[in-house]
Amino acid sequence: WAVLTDLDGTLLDHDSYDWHPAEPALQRLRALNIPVIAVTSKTRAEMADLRLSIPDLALVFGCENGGVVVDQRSKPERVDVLGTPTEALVYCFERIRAEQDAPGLGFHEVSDARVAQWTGLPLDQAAKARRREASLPIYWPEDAPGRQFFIEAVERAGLRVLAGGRFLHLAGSADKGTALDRIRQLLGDGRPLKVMALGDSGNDDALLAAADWAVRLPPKHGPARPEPVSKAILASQPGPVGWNEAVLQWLQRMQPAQETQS
Ligand code: 2M8
Ligand code: MG
Ligand code: MG
Repeated sequence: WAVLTDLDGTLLDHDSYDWHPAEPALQRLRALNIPVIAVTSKTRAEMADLRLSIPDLALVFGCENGGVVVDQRSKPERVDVLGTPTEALVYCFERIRAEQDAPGLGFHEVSDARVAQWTGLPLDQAAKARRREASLPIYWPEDAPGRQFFIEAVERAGLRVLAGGRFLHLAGSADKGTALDRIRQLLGDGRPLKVMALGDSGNDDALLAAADWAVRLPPKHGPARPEPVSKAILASQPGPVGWNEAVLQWLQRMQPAQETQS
């Protein structure tokens, strides 16, 4: 088994980005040699820092909603760009926005300070969040009209809008389900790799749907999305607190013998 997890709003708290409430479950996974693989909308540049602060994250991970998969087990690291390049996404976004006079703002056209303000990230992290390779987060002002109209135009152009915790993310055909497939190839070693997946937003749906065991974290603010995601279980609490509980419960269920021995 491997645990494939979203970060923001899932392993990390939506506002403070703290992951420490998940330490007991991370410790158990470490003891059982079950890798914890990030599959996130964050960039490669952000992940380099996060892997230092969360040492349990594996050397293989998916970035930019599955647009980029990185394997750092070998030197030089292997970087697979599975998604549509950001420049192409920017081009398409600007064309549709001009046609519709839409209110969205892309990460490519605002300052690091503005991204820091939107996300609550420190300035240096916000700068790293702006270094996109195969995705484009778009800030859409709350309650601004035309969101559905915009999404439909994007789909007519052959692209997709994936919903993150705060932003709309413009993407091509790659998503977190594509990343899961690639990670299975990289880690499976010829044997089928079973996946336990955790996520909180629309951009995680493809990951949860492709997993063997899936947990959806409720949002920290606002109501839970009503539509179920295939067989995903809804955790009782958001973020790392819910993550910790859901993983410990899953381990208990999967490995009752080992759990009682320890
Ligand atoms: C963005 O991603 C989150 C993921 O759910 C969102 O849409 O709210 C990304 O730009 C990511 O790079 C960044 O670290 C994160 C910070 O909240 O926001
Ligand atoms: Mg999330
Ligand atoms: Mg995410």
